[in-house]
Amino acid sequence: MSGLLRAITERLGGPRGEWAFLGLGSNVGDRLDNLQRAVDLLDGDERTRVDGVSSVYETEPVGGPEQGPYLNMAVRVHTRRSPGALLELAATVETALGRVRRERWGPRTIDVDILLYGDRLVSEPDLQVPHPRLTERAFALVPLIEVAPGATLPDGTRLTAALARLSPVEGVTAIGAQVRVPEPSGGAP
Ligand code: A4P
Ligand code: MG
Repeated sequence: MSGLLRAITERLGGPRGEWAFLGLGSNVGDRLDNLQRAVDLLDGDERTRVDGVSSVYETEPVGGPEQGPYLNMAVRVHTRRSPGALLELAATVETALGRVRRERWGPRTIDVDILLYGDRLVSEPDLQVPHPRLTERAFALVPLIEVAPGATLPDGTRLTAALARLSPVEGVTAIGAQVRVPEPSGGAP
């Protein structure tokens, strides 16, 4: 493939789609319901199918102001959206769930982050993939490993090796509740 064609394909997202992994977090309102609604909205996008969900973890807040505990989870999607278009979908879901941005790392009804997109590296002003703080955060890595077993970062580092560097892991506890994966509609990618 020519360099130009490859650049265009990468910009648009492949016609056959790609696997991507999203991290979801909520610490305001009905946190479990916020996660479920976010998953349903992601799957409702005509170019994106939710293919798997992790357990739901209660996690101690990292950074930011004094705030309540989070529920975090990870979602595996198959999408025909490019990384940039997937970030737009993430922002649409955040807005639909009433997220108001007040301060960095502050409390939120929902945060939807792109953790991994295939094995791509994205380095743009408004989007970095893998998520730049992924390897520092057990609340993101623990659920991600559940839906991406055996996965590596684009530099070849295993996710499990990255998590081992954070051990002992504290403040990340599975709560025993599960978010439902929407039924396949037949028309999804
Ligand atoms: N952005 C760049 N790369 C990405 C990406 N891969 N995915 C940009 C999503 N967004 C990405 O994010 C700010 C900007 O990051 C976006 O506009 C996008 O262009 P934001 O969601 O508006 O603000 P934020 O989430 O407060 O900032 P940031 O830096 O993304 O925070 P983090 O790193 O996501 O951390 N503690 C626990 N226990 N659980 C949590 O989920 N989350 C945070 C937020 C802090 N502490 C937490 C948790
Ligand atoms: Mg964010």
